[in-house]
Amino acid sequence: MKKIAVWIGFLLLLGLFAGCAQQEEGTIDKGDQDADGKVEAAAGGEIEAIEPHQGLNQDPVPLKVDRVGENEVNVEMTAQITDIEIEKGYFYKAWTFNGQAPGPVVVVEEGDMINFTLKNMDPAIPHSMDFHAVHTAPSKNFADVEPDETGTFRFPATKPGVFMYHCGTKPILSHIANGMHGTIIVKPKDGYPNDDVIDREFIMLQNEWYKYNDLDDFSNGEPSQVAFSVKSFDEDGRNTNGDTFTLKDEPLIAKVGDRIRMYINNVGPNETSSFHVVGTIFDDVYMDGNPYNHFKGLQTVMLPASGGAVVEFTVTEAGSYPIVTHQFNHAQKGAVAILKVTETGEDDGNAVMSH
Ligand SMILES: [Cu+2]
Repeated sequence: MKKIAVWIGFLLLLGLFAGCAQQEEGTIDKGDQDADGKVEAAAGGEIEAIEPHQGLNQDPVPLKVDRVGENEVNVEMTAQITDIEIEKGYFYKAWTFNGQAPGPVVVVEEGDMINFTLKNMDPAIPHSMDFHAVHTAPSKNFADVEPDETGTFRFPATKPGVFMYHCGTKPILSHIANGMHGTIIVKPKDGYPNDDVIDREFIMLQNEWYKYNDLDDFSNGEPSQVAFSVKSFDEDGRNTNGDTFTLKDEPLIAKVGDRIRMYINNVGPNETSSFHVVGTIFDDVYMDGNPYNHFKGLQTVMLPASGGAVVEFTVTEAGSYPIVTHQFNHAQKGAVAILKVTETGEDDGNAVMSH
């Protein structure tokens, strides 16, 4: 018995050392911090922005969505260069849609025609838009918009679901990995079966980050951060960027007994998400968000790169429920959020359990 205890102690110690070593390796060169705590690129270092983007940090531009007909909606977005704090104190000069990475969530209805406008505020690089929610000829409608120009395209959204969008300009991997990704939700015209009993809805995205604008690292490396973000249906709601800390420091909040729906999307660019909420089981799951793809009683939902789902579950007890990708190497790199469940549905200020 004593021998076993010693062995367990030894193994735990070994695990601890391995954990420390991993932490060390995961540390990245963040350059020098200035007085504001903002990170300046290290001279000649790998996070120095490309020349036309140096010193450029464009303020986020709000997404514009206007319904102009019963089945017609105008969507206006920007391509822009904006600093995103992906880890505390580390700012990535992201290529973004509307100054968010992932970009803002676009919500339309099944059967809508989308009149889409992309204003490219990037002074140096063309960008474009590839919505997975539409049927169109990519060569015609996913075309590049040159710097300081505006492009307009029309797409029909004929299938309901939770879809990825991303920049489709070559090299596509560089544009997605630098931050040009997001989610478009096409609401089913007849809704989901449980619409009447859902108490709270969240939109959660997973993405990963690599060395700044390094196509070789994007192609062959491992992510340096894997991140969750939340997005809102409302313009004034909570929209966070893909980072490693916000959703731990400021958890999602729910009330005991709430039936919760999450629209989830893995915007990659490369990795799979094994989406799991610790302490619960998904009662109902609609793969890719299509009501036809209905599953019941799933523990973990696998989202391929670009894949989405709607998951529904009930929180039965007060406490903190970590939301993770069950690929724990990625949880270790940041992909953990906390859902805090309280008796009142308000934040009670109590400490949460991390993971
Ligand atoms: Cu782009």
